[in-house]
Amino acid sequence: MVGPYTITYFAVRGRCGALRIMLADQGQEWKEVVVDFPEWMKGTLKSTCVFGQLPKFQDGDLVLFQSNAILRHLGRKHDAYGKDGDEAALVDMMCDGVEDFRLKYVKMIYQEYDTGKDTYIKDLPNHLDKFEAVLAKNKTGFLVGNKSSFADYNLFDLLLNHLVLSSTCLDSFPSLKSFVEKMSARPKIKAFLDSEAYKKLPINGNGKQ
Ligand code: GTS
Repeated sequence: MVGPYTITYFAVRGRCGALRIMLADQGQEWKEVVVDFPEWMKGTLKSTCVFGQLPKFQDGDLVLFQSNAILRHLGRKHDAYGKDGDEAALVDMMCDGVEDFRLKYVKMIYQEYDTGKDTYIKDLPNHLDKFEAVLAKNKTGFLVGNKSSFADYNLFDLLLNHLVLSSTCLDSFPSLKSFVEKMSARPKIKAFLDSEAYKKLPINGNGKQ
């Protein structure tokens, strides 16, 4: 049965990759409303979006924009936001760290792919080592505490994108490598990553990856 959730977004993984993986792992179903760009350019839907952008996420009557706010909402609802207030604060911190990293990736993909890709890949260890250190210190296989949080799904999605960009980028980061392996092997995540619904979507809207 399809749950109360609806995702309205372009036909890409983009900023919905993490939340789709999270919903899949939490055993939730959701409806997709796919918006094509010519339709979007007409402006009717855009004018109804709080910040003039997608994704839009509906949970029954609740309508949300901003992908990280959506992740937080799902974290609260599905017990993936740390075990107490302190852990929740750490999960927020890690998610904000992932967002900083994602913004650099998105800038390279959309604005500097041809001129900046090689430099970006060379500089990648300086971003990856921060997450490596947190995982190595926590030792549970998760960023915070001993179960998955929305920050883990967010990091996992972004690491999958980076493995497409540079298949060897995690080779000197054992904790990150094992994190990706373990997340990929979770049965519901594996089934989702193997699905046509996931595989058919490009990572980014401009076809670069
Ligand atoms: N901070 C927002 C979020 O996290 O949801 C950014 C959303 C965003 O940048 N949306 C883009 C958009 O709607 C699409 S994508 O970058 O997520 O693929 N672009 C169309 C427009 O008219 O701005």
